[in-house]
Amino acid sequence: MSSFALYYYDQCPFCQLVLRELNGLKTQVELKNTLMVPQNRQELVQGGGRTTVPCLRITQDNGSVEWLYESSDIARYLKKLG
Ligand SMILES: N[C@@H](CCC(=O)N[C@@H](CS)C(=O)NCC(=O)O)C(=O)O
Repeated sequence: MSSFALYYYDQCPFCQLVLRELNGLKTQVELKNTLMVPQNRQELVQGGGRTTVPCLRITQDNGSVEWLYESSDIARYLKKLG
């Protein structure tokens, strides 16, 4: 099973757009606030390469990891997941 984590913070309007997409989604997405939890921000920089939110970390069942930036791309991806 693939797993998903969304790096975000509440004051970011692009994050709000993506958070709205999570409503009604069957897939479970772990929420990682990067303002409240410095470790989350560190993970994001180390893994994704930059601090920009939102970012969706996609871990495939074979262990490969993708860091998807851009709210519109993330929203589209989540819609497809269902
Ligand atoms: N085009 C991006 C814009 C994202 C963006 O500007 N995020 C801001 C917060 S609202 C941010 O993370 N800025 C700090 C940074 O880039 O390190 C999107 O639609 O996701």
